[in-house]
Amino acid sequence: MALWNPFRKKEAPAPPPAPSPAQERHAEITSQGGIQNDAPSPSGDGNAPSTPASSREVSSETPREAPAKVGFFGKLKNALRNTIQVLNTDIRDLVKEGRLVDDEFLDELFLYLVKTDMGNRPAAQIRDDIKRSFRGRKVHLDDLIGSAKTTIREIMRQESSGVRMAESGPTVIMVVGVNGSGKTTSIAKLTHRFTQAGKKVVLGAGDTFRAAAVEQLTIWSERLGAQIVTGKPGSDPASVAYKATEAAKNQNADICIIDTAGRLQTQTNLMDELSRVKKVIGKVIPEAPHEVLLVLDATAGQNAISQAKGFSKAADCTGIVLAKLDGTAKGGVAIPIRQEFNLPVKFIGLGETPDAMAEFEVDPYVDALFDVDR
Ligand SMILES: Nc1nc2c(ncn2[C@@H]2O[C@H](COP(=O)(O)OP(=O)(O)OP(=O)(O)O)[C@@H](O)[C@H]2O)c(=O)[nH]1
Ligand SMILES: [Mg+2]
Repeated sequence: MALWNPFRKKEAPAPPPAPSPAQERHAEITSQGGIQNDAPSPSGDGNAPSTPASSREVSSETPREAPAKVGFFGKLKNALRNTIQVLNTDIRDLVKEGRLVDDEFLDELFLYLVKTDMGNRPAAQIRDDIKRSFRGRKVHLDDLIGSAKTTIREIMRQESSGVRMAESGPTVIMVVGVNGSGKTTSIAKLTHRFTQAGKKVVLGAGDTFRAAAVEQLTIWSERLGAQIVTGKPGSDPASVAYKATEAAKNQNADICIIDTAGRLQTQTNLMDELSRVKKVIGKVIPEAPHEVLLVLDATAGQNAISQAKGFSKAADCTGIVLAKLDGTAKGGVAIPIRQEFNLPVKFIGLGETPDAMAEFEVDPYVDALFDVDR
């Protein structure tokens, strides 16, 4: 298996503005002014929307100058601004002009850290490291932040990010998670990245449970230039996954992404369904799925963790997509997620548009999180 990371390439340019899926759900598919689709029309009716300016055409005209890493840090800081604000006000005030490290200070520090939703264990680790290094002495903001960053980096260190690619043939990615966590939007974002990199993508509309789900993914596929395989409402998701994988294989596609309906890990029958989906994919391509990505909703904070506990294991997940990291004051939640799940955080969602996703990297994340005003 090779690691391929679309984000290491020259950063993809912003796509044409896309309506949010919420708006799209109310829209007629055929009335969408989407991107020219060079894949066959999913419905086969020749009605795939087209606009003069495809995302690829825009891309060649508007390359971004900034290196990917700088762009990533800026986006990350913007996304984490509510979390940074907590640290910016509370922690800064706490150590204004230096503060003696005593029990009272350590208790206060712990409470403020927990407010970022980093969880009790990481907050306690930061507190204990500060205690060990500065007990009985004055600590200043820079000391505090330096120590906290070291602690968090240690906790979050991970081997890999990016998508694990098949050595030959299509790479199959299954996307799972609880209801509304951001699965379908994350699929749109992945599709955007892959098509921008010139990859041929086939989507499998494996959420046959919710009528609007197929429509939502179909609109994205048309907009992003991917092919889609759908089934009838209520049909077996495993059969859709099978057909989508088969289509990807027969058509020499690079990527096949399978959407699934939201579910709770406590719904045993639905979790069994995921195993069946996985199994049939493997019947078409023995090593597939190459990735099973668990999408977690960052705005749920600690709940995202309890909701998804067991899920990762039951569905044999290979990585996490942390969606909706933008706009939450709970951006610290990536820390316990790394600690609790023992799965790499592969991507983060930073907004609703297809370009609002980035590969997760520990160092810029930690730097952005603690980038408080001095
Ligand atoms: N701000 C923000 N919103 C997001 C992000 N990802 C998804 N959303 C929004 O979250 C809502 C739910 O997203 P979906 O992708 O439909 O979630 P889902 O997991 O597929 O939902 P179900 O299929 O119903 O289980 C939508 O309104 C998305 O636009 C993100 O990274 N940031
Ligand atoms: Mg969905």
